[in-house]
Amino acid sequence: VKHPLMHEWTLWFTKPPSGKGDNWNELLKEVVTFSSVEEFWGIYNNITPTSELGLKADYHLFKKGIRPEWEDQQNKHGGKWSYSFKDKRSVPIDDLWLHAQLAAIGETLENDGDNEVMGVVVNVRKGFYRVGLWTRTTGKSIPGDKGEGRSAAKGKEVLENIGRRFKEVLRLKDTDVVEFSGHTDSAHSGSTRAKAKYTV
Ligand code: M7G
Repeated sequence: VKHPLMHEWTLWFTKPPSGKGDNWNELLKEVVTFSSVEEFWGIYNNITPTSELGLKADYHLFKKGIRPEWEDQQNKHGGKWSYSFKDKRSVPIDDLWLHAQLAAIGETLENDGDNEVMGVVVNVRKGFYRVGLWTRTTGKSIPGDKGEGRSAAKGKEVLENIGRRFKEVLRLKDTDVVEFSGHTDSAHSGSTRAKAKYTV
């Protein structure tokens, strides 16, 4: 018996660079696409845990058909919630990444119809792990978007609600701060360290 997921999901991996010449495109690899709970566990049980990956590796779990890149047409108006765990030895990163993935595929991060969650990401870096949640918009309506469109106030509320759920999934304290930034800000600053637009 297979328990179907609401969406199909694709797991991607960013290989740690081997030399100087490696660019983003050569390092990003599509791993596998799945559509059931059982397939998820089969994959989960057979891949290297985050805690054993090399520096600069990432896992990306995105809805099928969306590349885990700013440039993807479906991401280019969006942004991400993210939190960096600075104490790598004490943080249970494998549990946190598992729970982030289960929340994504189980569709518990947003309300029906929000249509914001694109995927979740874990980055292994020198001195920290970062877990991110990519959204379709930054709370503003997108030109040419189908449907009602949201007011700016409603858009901010939808995104903050998603940010709060993500914060719970990551088991953070109220006093911890999860930040949202738009991808265009990230692309322009050449890194993810861009101005936070919202915080929860
Ligand atoms: P990062 O992994 O988001 O953060 O970006 P880090 O600075 O903590 O490592 C690292 C670098 O990877 C960026 O400066 C880009 O060179 C590249 N990179 C990351 N992302 C998510 C993208 C992307 O979506 N598109 C492109 N072209 N490059 C990216």
